[in-house]
Amino acid sequence: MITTLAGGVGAARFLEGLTRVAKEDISIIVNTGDDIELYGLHISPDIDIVIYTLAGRVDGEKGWGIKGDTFHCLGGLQKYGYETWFMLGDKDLATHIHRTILLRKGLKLSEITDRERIALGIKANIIPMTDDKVETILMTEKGEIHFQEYMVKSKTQEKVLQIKLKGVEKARPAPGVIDSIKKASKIIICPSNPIVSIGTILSIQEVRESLNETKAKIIGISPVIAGKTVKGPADKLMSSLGMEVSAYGVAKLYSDFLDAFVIDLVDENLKERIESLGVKVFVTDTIMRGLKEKVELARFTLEATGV
Ligand code: FO1
Repeated sequence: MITTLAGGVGAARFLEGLTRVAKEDISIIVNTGDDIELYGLHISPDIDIVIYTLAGRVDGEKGWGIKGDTFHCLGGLQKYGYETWFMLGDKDLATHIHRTILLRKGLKLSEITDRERIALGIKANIIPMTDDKVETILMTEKGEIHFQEYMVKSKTQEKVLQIKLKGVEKARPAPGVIDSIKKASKIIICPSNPIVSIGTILSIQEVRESLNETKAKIIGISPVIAGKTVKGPADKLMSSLGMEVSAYGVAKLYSDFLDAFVIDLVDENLKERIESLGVKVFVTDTIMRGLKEKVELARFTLEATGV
């Protein structure tokens, strides 16, 4: 089994390639720290991004939401005076209504996610990191805000002083998370935000411990290329927290368990420094412009885990 740790858009794009080239079963452990409740509905953006992408439903331009979706419901809510900064499409809302109904019936997020991926014909196993509530809260100069408010509402304008993962101390891995790590022959850390996506998954103590204990090769792909991220605020967050915004800075965050790291051609000069952390480095073109590049990056990563 190949087990992966995943956030949103970058991970989903990589997984689109991986599901096409991997011969083994795939298990995807997904961040839920970005989950938010809006209009009484439970929204799990990273789970939805991964599921919509693997089901071929995602809006490929944005990387989130459903292609061809409309926003009539949101328009209606705006007329009633609701805030509508989070763009929930009409088709997308069906997912959040379904999830919320099942949560109210007492089902766990992991059970609901499994039903969702089966309903959409996805073979890979998709597991939320936890069934417990974990909320990524950013402490800014203007006070505490939810990660989605920082990213979507204020468009990353606030200066972030600290990150708080509310509820993480008590959070237990969802059923299947630790088992997927223990049974994996290879583990891949997707090119996702190392602070608020992968970092959040790793903050669940048992997850990090089992990564340290496994004999499976663990390989990561850098989401930072030439000091910047392709999508999302990882670069801004790393810089605010005083970290080096580079593939080296990311590798350092994972160096206690990482065996190998895939970095972009433009960062080849960082190879030696990263290898000084005890991590073998592989260099390739990591920009996933289309399906061809996603498949090539997945194939390259799998071959690199052979070392
Ligand atoms: N990202 C945005 O930048 N703007 C949005 O309005 C937005 C809405 C949205 C709705 C459903 C969903 O599943 C994801 C959505 N995202 C939106 C993406 C999301 O905020 C982030 O990409 C992830 O949480 C980061 O991993």
